[in-house]
Amino acid sequence: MVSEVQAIRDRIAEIDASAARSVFTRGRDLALRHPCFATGEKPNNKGRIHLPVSPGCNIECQFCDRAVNTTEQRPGVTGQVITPAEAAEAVRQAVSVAPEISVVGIAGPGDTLATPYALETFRLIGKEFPELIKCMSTNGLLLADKAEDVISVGVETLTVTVNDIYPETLRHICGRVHYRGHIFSGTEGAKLLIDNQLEGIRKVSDAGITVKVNTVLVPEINGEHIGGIAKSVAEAGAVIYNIIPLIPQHNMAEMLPPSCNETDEARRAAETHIRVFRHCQHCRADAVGVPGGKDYREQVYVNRAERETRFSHG
Ligand code: CLF
Ligand code: SF4
Repeated sequence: MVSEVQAIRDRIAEIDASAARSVFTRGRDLALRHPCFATGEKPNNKGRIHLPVSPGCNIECQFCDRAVNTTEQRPGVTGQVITPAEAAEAVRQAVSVAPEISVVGIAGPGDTLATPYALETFRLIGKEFPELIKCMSTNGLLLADKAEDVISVGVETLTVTVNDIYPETLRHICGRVHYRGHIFSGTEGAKLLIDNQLEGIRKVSDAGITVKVNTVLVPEINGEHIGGIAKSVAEAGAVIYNIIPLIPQHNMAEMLPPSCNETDEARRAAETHIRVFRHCQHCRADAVGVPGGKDYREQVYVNRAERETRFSHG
């Protein structure tokens, strides 16, 4: 028993050392410069601006409720959707009011690869702000198909949300997948999504992009699979893993979110395979500033819509 515990500790130390090397070997010190790749016990107090340029999505997560409002603090919510040109102006404004910003990220409110605007935005701002780390978050359905574009626009850090590695269970989280003009549902759609995610992670991490994986923890569905997910994505090339507790809404409004114990257990299960990120603040798609700190979005997105319009899927 004692030797088993020691073996697990040794394995975690080995993973920590390898993760530390990974975030330090890509030209920039991500552990110190990117708020979502901070590998220590404390956050690193760096900031990000999220540019809400990606309204559409190509899959149907059962918990997803994208919305336009100024009040909710969660992913998938923005005060408005902006154009790539407006995004460039927002970055100029953001770095002047919040110099702690070191990352320009695109995380919705939909999927960043379902429409061309995120890649267009990175192309536009890359020359003007070379010092800002370009960060993108995607469901990964199109990552393998668009890997060359993601690499060529200079994305350095990329998050893929992988909610399961078993199609039989992922089908209860992801209802349908819209891919190359066809709609796939059930196990078939779920398998397509998983295959594309893992292939996409392999492609971009082989090209030097640092990959983080997010998993929305839905205890009744994927609670027992976290270790397996972490192992698979680490083998594909991901170096950091983040567990996001379910926010019960949309078709999952009746489901229970994980307890603190369940979230801790899930993190422990993941930690034997990959470095775990613990400072996630479940950011809005238009957040500006240090995650969890003062938010500058009012100064940056001055023309925010005040309406409470809901997006539809698709
Ligand atoms: Fe944004 Fe995401 Fe990039 Fe960070 S957020 S696109 S990796 S710059 Fe960070 Fe916010 Fe958690 Fe996301 S704290 S929700 S993990
Ligand atoms: Fe919503 Fe899922 Fe699409 Fe994200 S990937 S916008 S959570 S349906």
